[in-house]
Amino acid sequence: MTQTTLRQHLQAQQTDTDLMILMEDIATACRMIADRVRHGAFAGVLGAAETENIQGETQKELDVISDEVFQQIVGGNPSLAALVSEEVDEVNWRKEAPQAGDFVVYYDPLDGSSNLDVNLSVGTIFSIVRLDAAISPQADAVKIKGTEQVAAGYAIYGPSTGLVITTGQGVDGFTHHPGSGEFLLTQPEMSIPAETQEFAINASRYDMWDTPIRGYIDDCLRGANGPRGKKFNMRWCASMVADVHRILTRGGVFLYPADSGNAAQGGKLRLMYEANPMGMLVEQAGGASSTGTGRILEVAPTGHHQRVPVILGSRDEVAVIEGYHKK
Ligand code: P6P
Repeated sequence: MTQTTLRQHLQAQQTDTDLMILMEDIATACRMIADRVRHGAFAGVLGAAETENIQGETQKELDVISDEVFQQIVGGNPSLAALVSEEVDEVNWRKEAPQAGDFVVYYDPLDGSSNLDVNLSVGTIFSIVRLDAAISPQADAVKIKGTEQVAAGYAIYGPSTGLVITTGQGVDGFTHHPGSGEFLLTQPEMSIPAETQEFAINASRYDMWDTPIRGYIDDCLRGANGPRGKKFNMRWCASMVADVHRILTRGGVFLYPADSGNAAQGGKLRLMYEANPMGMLVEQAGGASSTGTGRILEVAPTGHHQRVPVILGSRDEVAVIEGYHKK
């Protein structure tokens, strides 16, 4: 069974050579992170590190290890101006004088790492922006809107290691083939059905939700005899990569709204390396991504660790949820 490699796919899409090489470096980093995750139990690194990240979250040892792997593999790319990591406060500038055509990569090295010690899926999320002009290496220069992304993707470390990417020409899924070491094309042209009967939300936060979200979920839970006129199913993996991968594979809607518990931060999930890349992927697969009142990719960043409310997935369902915000 001949299958298309990541490089062959990017070449067939006539991807810019520098971008293709950068995405291959990211794929290599993800392969190495997958290996560290798979062997974590033997290396005794499934537990918590003695440190906190910029988010104030206790880091897992594998969070730190994954970030180091990503920095080591991707950080040496000659076209890279800067790396912005969920795990590191400061921007990691790779050039003293970034030029037009250089890239900025925003990434979450190990998303969902609270799942590690219970052996559930985790992943790496990345977003790539290409500079259209020379910049001075200071933090404001990487506050770039999601509409400017040239590529985005994630690796998912589950029963198999997957890689899902977009360069703006749709969304394609690859699976790591242990024999060859290649990521082979296994889910071409991923597409999200416009309608769904499945939502993903952390329902334990019900008492903290605002009225539109509570009203939407209440109506879904009233099933076929309620205002939605159909029964809904619920999933929640506590791993954005896993929930979004399901949605890209069979549809659904994912919600992590602003609530009274995270209102001061504006939400839980981060704009630059969670909401923007997942928003680009979902839109490229025919879905929609919203803060509840506007398109995620249009949010003008105020900082590279900014948080936003996230609602994304089947576009008709996202529109229904936005409607609840207008009531
Ligand atoms: P909760 C993981 O920490 C994460 O950033 C996302 O991957 C996931 O969707 C969410 O937070 C889980 O949040 O409140 O269920 O722990």
